[in-house]
Amino acid sequence: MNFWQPKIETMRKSDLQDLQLRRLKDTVKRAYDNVPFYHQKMKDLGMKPGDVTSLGDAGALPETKKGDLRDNYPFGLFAVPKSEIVRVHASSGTTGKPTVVGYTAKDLETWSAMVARDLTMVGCTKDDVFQNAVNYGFFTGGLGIHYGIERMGAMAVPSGTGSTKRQIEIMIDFGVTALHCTPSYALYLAETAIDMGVADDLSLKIGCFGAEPWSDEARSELEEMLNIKAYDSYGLSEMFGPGVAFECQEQNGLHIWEDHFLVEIVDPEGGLCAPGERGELVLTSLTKEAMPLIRYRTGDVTYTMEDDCPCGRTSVKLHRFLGRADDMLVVRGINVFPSQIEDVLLKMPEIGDYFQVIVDRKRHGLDEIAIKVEMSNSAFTGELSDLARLQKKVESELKSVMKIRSKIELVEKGTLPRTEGKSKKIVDLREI
Ligand code: DLL
Repeated sequence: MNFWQPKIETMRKSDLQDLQLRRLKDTVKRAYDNVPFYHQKMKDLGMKPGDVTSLGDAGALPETKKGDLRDNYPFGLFAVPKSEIVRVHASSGTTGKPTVVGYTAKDLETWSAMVARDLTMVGCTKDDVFQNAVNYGFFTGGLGIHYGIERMGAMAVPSGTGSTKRQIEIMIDFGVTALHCTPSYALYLAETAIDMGVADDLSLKIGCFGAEPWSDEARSELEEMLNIKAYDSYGLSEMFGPGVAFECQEQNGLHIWEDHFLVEIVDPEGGLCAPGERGELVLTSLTKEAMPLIRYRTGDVTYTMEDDCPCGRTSVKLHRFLGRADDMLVVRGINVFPSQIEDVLLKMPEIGDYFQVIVDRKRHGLDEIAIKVEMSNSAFTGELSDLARLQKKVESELKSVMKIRSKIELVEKGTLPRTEGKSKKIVDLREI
């Protein structure tokens, strides 16, 4: 099977919309007939599946929130008998029960074909040796990407996480040409390869990174350190997992697969955002059998880009994610995204790649931001006056972007924790 699928990927908008409407009707009916949660929600709204006659009607359908998955833990949102489920994944939140997702055999096929399509889009072929350096387990990034690699026909190297030096040796010994992991782990791998003095022995060409927000600056660093082209990969367990939206070789926005998902971007009041207007991504699955989700509030902030993509694909593109709506820090009434901080810091040559933001509520109830920042090796002269100057410089650059003052603490390279999965850049000590 060929995973460059021009018939779908370059489909005329009107044909795509016909396909979406057919699939939306199916999905709504499946949910109404088989999932008591949706049956009740639609009943409360006075809706029947037959009321959906155009894509515009989707806006009247009930929303689904992460809490609804928790409330129906573990299998309450499945639309098929348990005997039809061939796999589950789960993601653990910070509180309470994990959220569980299930797949039928057909779901797994749909998902691996979607990932194969993504990998083909960024130029992978069956000749690639593809290392998947993420956690294999409940996290969808492991098995999800793994089966996509195999489906496309490349050689999967399921290294998982951990033993970072060993991972680098494997990359060299096996002639690994493509890598998938989180951007934070990619940075750690790159740093380790450089420290081992073997960065030039790598044969990497392509990096696919996702599962957490990362900035354009981080991309440039990774491309330079690993001598690759680095692509952004977006997904969430509730919508299969990785592969939902992926950059093409233009590296300018992520194509979201509209044959599988209906896309809305909404403002905090739930109103639809115009193209280019920032809001929360809301997705309706169109092909999921085991667990169809209607108008799922992803919590992720982005906007749609309407320009035609030179690659020829017609599916709408999402701007790289600015963070999660609930990751956004509101400090003294000002909205701050960790990605903004990352953008500023990584542009400064004196600063290394790691930082940690600590928000605390001090006397008189005022919030304060302190940022621990690792210096690059070259910036560490040992002169106290140099350090003070650098500290002031970082503070003033951040203030000009964030509009609020932060307290910078410069620390030596290697001080802050490295991570193999999703990094935790924010520590919020406020009791709100
Ligand atoms: O992180 C699936 C995945 C695995 C995506 C590997 C890409 C690569 P969850 O653990 O359910 O699934 O977490 C989903 O991670 O709602 C976003 O907040 C965040 N996220 C995922 N990809 C990106 C990205 C996987 N490229 C949550 N940029 C999502 C920013 C991302 N945030």
